[in-house]
Amino acid sequence: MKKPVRVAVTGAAGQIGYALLFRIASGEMLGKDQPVILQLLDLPQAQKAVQGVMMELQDCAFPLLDSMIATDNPEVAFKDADIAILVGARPRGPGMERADLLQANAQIFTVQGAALNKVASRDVKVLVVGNPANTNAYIAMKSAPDLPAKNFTAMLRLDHNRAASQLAEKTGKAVRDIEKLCVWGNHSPTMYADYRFATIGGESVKDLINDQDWNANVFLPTVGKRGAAIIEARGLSSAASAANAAIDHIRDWVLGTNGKWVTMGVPSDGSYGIPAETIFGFPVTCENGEYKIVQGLEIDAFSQERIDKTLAELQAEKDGVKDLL
Ligand code: NAX
Repeated sequence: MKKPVRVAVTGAAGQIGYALLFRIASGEMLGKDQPVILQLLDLPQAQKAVQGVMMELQDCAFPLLDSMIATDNPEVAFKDADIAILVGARPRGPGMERADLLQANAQIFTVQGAALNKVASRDVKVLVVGNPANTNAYIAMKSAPDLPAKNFTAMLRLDHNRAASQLAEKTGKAVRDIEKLCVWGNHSPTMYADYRFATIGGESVKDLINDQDWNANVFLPTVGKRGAAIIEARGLSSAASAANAAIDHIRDWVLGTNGKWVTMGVPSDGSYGIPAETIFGFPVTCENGEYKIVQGLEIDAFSQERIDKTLAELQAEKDGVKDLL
């Protein structure tokens, strides 16, 4: 048996946590031969609910689940963590302005970043799911100066998967055959899902669709507002699809993509004119536990405008929390 991997998950008592933990423990994230130790973090008032989730995990008798702990202390949850999935965040309450939300989350992610810095594995792979995901990942990264910045990522994979399914539906082709799709920018309605380079079964998606009006006025708004559409239909925000995207993100980062593109929110290295350190959705490929931003893509005027818009939003979010860093 391989050495167990320590996976810390925050917000473990929440609805994404409930859709995520069982799949991690069953081996869907790191492989069917990889034992895991779950280190679960949630607020003090959620500890009883976490115990309930742990009872259910126990009752699954997962062969790959070595052990698990629950805590309300980030330094316990992140101790020696190899992977940290930061789901728990402060939701927007009644009368709360966007600026208040940013501040409340900034406080959570400075504490969690500092705890990761202190106790996690030096190779920890961090995925921030809790919103505003890109800015929360940036705050955690800046609060962990002893860890490599490249270890901090934000989840754009749900947007990527949503875009892929819309394209499959539009073209009548199988979603599994889509390649070279990417989503640029912030995990928010400003993100830019870009299918200019995408192929389905080797055919150009752009040529198959050949309708820029559909791109601008149907596809992008549908993908951008999909979260709101799910809330409207279900009365609750996306949970199973968000957990699935988190599994996809970590699995591909750890096990590789065999040259295929996926979207990850990663600290910019200046690629495509995105200021260094901005956590931005980019097309990446993964190999040997490392991601690489796909280089050399042509950015046309329409795409540049979209990229500028989502970048401006991220910069405004960053400005909103700069006093805390
Ligand atoms: P829930 O409200 O069901 O669960 C959140 C859990 O986090 C709760 O158990 C809460 O007690 C816990 N929590 C809050 N503050 C914490 C802290 N400081 N430390 C540890 N735990 C803490 O929300 P859920 O539906 O699970 O969503 C979680 C987050 O994911 C939200 O911020 C949501 O906006 C975000 N999402 C991000 C997505 C993405 O694509 N990046 C998509 C789905 C989702 O909307």
